[in-house]
Amino acid sequence: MSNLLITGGAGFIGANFVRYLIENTDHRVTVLDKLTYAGSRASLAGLPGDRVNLVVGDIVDADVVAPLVENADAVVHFAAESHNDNSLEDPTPFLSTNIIGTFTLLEAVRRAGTRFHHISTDEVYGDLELDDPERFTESTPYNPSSPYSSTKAGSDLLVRAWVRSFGVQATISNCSNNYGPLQHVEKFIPRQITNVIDGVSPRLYGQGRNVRDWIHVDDHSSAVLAILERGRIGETYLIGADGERSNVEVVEAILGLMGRDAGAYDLVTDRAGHDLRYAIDSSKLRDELGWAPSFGDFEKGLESTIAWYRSNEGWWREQKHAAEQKYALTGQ
Ligand code: NAD
Ligand code: TDX
Repeated sequence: MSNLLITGGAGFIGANFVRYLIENTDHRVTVLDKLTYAGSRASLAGLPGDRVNLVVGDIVDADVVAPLVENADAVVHFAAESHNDNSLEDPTPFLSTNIIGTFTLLEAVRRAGTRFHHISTDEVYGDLELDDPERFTESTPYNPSSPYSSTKAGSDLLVRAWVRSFGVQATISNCSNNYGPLQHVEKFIPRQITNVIDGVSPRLYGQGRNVRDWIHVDDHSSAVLAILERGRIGETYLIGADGERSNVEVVEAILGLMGRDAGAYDLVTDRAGHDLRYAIDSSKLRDELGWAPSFGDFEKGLESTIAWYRSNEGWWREQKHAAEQKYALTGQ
C-alpha cells in the first residue's frame, strides 16, 4: 500500500480520481486542496476516513507542500484554475496556481525525491480545423490560445525542465474534455443539464459548431493510474477516447435525453479566441500501456450524468446561482 498526495482532489476530476483509487486500489490518499469556488468537501463525502484525509491549503505555499510531499510515495497533481471563461475575465489566479503552484510542487518533489505525475490538457496544442485529418499527438507543437491554456502549457514545460535538469521522476498526461458526476456547473455539459432542469434554454457559444473530444472522467482516472504505475519517467501521454462531437450535437443529445425539443437552445455571444476543435490520438497510451476506455457509448455516459445531476441538486444548487450571475455579465 502506498500513500498518495492528490492535489486538487476536491475538484471535479481529482475527486473522481480519489473515488476511483478507493474502489480499485488499496492506496491511502491525502488530498491537498484550497477549496476555491471549484472545490468542495461534499465531493469527498462518504469516503473512508482511515484511507482519505483532506488538508485544506494552497499549493503555492511551500511550507504546506513540503511536509506533505515528504510523507508521500507519489504526488498526482490535479490542482489548477481550470475554466477558460474565468481566465478571460481575470488571469491572475491562473498564473499563481497553475505556474507558481506547479513550480512549488516541483521544488518539493525535487528535494524529497518523490514520484510526480502532472495532469494537463489537450488545450496546450491550440486547435485544429474542422476538416483536418490529423489529431494531436505527443509531438504536436505547443500553441495555446487562452490565459488558461497558456498557463497549463507553462506548467508542462516546467515539469519537462525539472525532469531534464534535476532528474525529477515525473510523467505528464494531456487529456481531452472530461464529463461525468461532480463537474462544476460553470462547465458546458453540467451547465446545460442544470439549465434544462431549471426550465432555462441551453446556451451555445457562437454557432455551436466547435468540436470537443469527450471522455468519461472514470476513463481519465484509469489512464492516470496506468501511467502512474507503468508510465516511463520523463514521458508525456495523451489521453482520449475518440469522442469528438460538435457542441450543437451535445446540446441536442442532452435535450433529447431530457425529453425536450432538439432545437430548444439559444445561440449567445461567442468566447473570445474560442478554439475550434480538439482531437486526441491516444495510440501511445494504448499501445505502450495497454489502456483502453470503458465508456464507449457517449450517449449512455451522458444519460448517467444527467441522472446524477437530477439526483444531486443539493450538491450543485448553490454554485448554479453564482455561475449564472457571472455569465449574465458577459451576455452568455
Ligand atoms: P476543477 O476546477 O473542477 O478543480 C480544481 C481543484 O483544484 C478544486 O478543488 C480547487 O479547489 C483546487 N485548487 C485550485 N487552486 C488551488 C490551489 N492554489 N491550491 C490547492 N488547490 C487548488 O478542475 P478539473 O476540471 O477537475 O481539472 C483538474 C485538472 O485536470 C486541471 O489540472 C485541469 O487543467 C486538468 N484537465 C481538465 C479537463 C477537463 O475537461 N475538466 C481536461 C483535461 C485536463
Ligand atoms: O455555456 C456554454 N456554452 C458553450 O457553447 C459553455 C460553458 C461552453 N460552451 C462551449 C465552449 C467550448 O467549445 O462548449 C465547449 C466546452 O466548454 P467548457 O466546458 O468551458 O470546456 P473547454 O473550454 O473546452 O475546456 C475544458 O476542457 C479542457 C476544461 O474546462 C478545461 O479545464 C480542460 O483543460
